[in-house]
Amino acid sequence: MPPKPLDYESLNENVKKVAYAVRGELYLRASELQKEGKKIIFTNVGNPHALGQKPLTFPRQVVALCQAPFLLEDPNVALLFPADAIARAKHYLSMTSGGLGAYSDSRGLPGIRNEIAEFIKRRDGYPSDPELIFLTDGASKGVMQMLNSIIRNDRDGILVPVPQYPLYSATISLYGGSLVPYYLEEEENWGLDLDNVKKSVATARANGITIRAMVIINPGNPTGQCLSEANLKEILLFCYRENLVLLADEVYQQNIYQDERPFISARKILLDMGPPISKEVQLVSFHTVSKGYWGECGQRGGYFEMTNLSPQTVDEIYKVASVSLSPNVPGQIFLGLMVNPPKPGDISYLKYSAESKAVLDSLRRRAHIMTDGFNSCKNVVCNFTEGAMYSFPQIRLPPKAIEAAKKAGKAPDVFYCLKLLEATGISTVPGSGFGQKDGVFHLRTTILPAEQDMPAIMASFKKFNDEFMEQYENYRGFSRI
Ligand code: DCS
Repeated sequence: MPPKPLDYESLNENVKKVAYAVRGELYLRASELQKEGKKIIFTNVGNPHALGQKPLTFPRQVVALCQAPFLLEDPNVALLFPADAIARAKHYLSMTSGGLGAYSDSRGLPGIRNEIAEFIKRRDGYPSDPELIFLTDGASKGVMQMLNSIIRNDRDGILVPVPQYPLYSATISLYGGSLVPYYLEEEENWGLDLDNVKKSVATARANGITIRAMVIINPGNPTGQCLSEANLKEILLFCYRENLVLLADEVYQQNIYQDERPFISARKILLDMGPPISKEVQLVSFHTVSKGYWGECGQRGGYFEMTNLSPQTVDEIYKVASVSLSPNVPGQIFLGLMVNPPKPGDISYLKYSAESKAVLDSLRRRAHIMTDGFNSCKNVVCNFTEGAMYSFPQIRLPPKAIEAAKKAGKAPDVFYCLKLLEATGISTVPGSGFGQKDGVFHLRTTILPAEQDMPAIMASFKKFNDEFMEQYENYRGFSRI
């Protein structure tokens, strides 16, 4: 009997090639241990609410009313909900025909696309066209759709920062393209050095690859760096000269923990540069409700904005979006609320801004606690988390630990992370899932555990790490004698 179409042997090879470490071996082992009753601290995913972050009140009030419109008819509604939440729920319901239970336009509700365009205009100082903004189920779906439109065959290359968030490597495998890595400089706080990009392009071209796009993640995941204005300018100039579309993943734009390099969008820099560059470089920018101080990962709200794409291309992208009918409508409302939050003078303003500030201030403190904690450990060095939600310390493994890992049939960083998990319950992601230079090892953890739990988590990490290092260094000492 030949294999059946969905038997493993006959699956699409691209599906089998996909690797996604954020929910990989470590996560599976952690889930098993949890079932056995061990307390696990899931720092493998940037999923703030799962680690105790409370939702902001105003957006949940508005969406609650949109989900249960009969409450708007209830005489007690004004006792339970502030007037601005009631008004906003009516505003969103008036944009839909049939409320949250109806499909919307495949690009999203026009009224919400207008709110996003207004937000972009306030942020960048340049008008934005709502016709070029498409809502998606989280930013992931938008990234996948754009990569699908760009990749034609396995000779098409996409420049991706390494270390990178594996959405990119996984999607490029799925659509059968070629990932062309450019290395970020760990010694320069994970800075983007354009010379590295140029070298990668030259090597890829020598191997017959056509470079089609460049991805930037700003602020970076897993590396946490924020790109400077000068850096963004040279990247855009490079894309112009090399005829590349720039995919700007800006999902962490609210998550900034230093004051030297505030977030600046790639689009603002592009438009600042003026013609011909501002009229020529194709740019797609991504944003989400999953990150920032919202952290509404489960709502699956995202959007992308296209700059300098031709109307025919936009039509094709619309057509493909139509195949999945509609992005989820509650997620769209969260996006509308994120880009158009309560304003000074609104009833809910003070509460909303106090709640957002509390989350951001705490994240900033946690970024420091984590980085300092890692840097106090034996054989661990860690750049400061300038932005985003992660720490990416380098773990300098003694040769004997690397040998022990080989004997156990594991990559050295996987070996270390598994031991860490078994000893402490801290579930991280080995650096190999994001890409790292040969012979250099890392792990990624989020900075999201509750602030009051952080000192104990870092103490438990340090105890494990320092004993681990001691064990394998002494072991080497022994064999020398
Ligand atoms: N882009 C980057 C850089 C991300 O880190 C993520 C999610 C996304 C896009 C997609 O987010 P949404 O689809 O939810 O909008 N980050 C994952 C991570 O590394 N941990 O948690 C999720």
